[in-house]
Amino acid sequence: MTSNKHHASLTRGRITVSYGSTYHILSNDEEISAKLSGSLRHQAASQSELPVVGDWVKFQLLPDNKGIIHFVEERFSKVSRKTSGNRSDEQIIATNIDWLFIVSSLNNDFNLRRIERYLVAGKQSGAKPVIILTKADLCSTIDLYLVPLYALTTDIIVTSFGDDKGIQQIADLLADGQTGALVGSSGVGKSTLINRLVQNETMHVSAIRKEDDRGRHTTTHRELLALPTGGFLIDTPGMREFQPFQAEQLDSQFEDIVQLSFNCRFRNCRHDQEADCAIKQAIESGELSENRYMNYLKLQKELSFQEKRIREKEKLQNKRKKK
Ligand SMILES: Nc1nc2c(ncn2[C@@H]2O[C@H](COP(=O)(O)OP(=O)(O)OP(=O)(O)O)[C@@H](O)[C@H]2O)c(=O)[nH]1
Ligand SMILES: [Mg+2]
Ligand SMILES: [Zn+2]
Repeated sequence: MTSNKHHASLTRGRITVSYGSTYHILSNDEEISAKLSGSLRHQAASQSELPVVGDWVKFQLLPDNKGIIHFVEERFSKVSRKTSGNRSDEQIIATNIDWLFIVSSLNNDFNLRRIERYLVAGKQSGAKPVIILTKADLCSTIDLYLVPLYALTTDIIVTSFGDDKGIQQIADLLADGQTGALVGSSGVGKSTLINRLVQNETMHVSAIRKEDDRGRHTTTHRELLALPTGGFLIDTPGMREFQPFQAEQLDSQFEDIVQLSFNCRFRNCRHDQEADCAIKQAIESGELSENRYMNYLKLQKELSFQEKRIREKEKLQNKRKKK
């Protein structure tokens, strides 16, 4: 790229989260809060040249664990989707992934066609797709799910969280610095798997709806976490197809809330009902205005309402197709 004169003084690290114009970098076990350098921002020919979760970057380290990102290293794999509409732009969901874990639960939300589409996208990513079937403890007819699935792939891991079934198999794939990303619908248990693998209650999880086994969009951000095995795992918000959750756009307008949220107990805190929430504490202490927070919550709810409408529309369309 451009001027290399400061290259030697730059530090290497990996993007763990991106919130609007703020990025978090994991570097030598430290968490750095960073912005893009002006030249990186201006010289990027498209959005896809800017850092995303999973990228290795070179940055200038400033005091107080702050940083300025100067370069994005070449990616060996990337999970992406084409943006809808007539723009041919791609949206990258995560990069430098060895394993794409396509997560589905063994209940009414299971959908073979959806898994098939995920597999196609997975094969294009450069990562190796593996199916994870969760909630085996609630299913007495696992073979009914497995038989048609074997026609698509044999890379399948069956898990259940009570007895840690399948957890070691996943951990083994992520030894030696390998990276995995978990994708799949809301409520299938992606964050639950993360908590088991990081051996900590890092991610907030919530119960699915009884009526249709669907989740509640508990995770709203992609985030990369370091595992005790030396590997990395990326949690993603539930998506029906490869569709990044829109809440990520909200954050550029609320960077103060984003900064505060790094002190919440859960990495994927929505600052709603969760325990030990730094946002709620900041309101109590007067550091954050309650109005601003209410506005944030309102916009967040509107976005999940929009998502819900899109999902219901999809459902209707699918029903029509079947007739
Ligand atoms: N019985 C059973 N429940 C599970 C299992 N794995 C996850 N769950 C439950 O499923 C619900 C949803 O789990 P989450 O981990 O929040 O799901 P998620 O995929 O992260 O959902 P989003 O963040 O909304 O995309 C929680 O109530 C979990 O306790 C499992 O193996 N067995
Ligand atoms: Mg989640
Ligand atoms: Zn919070």
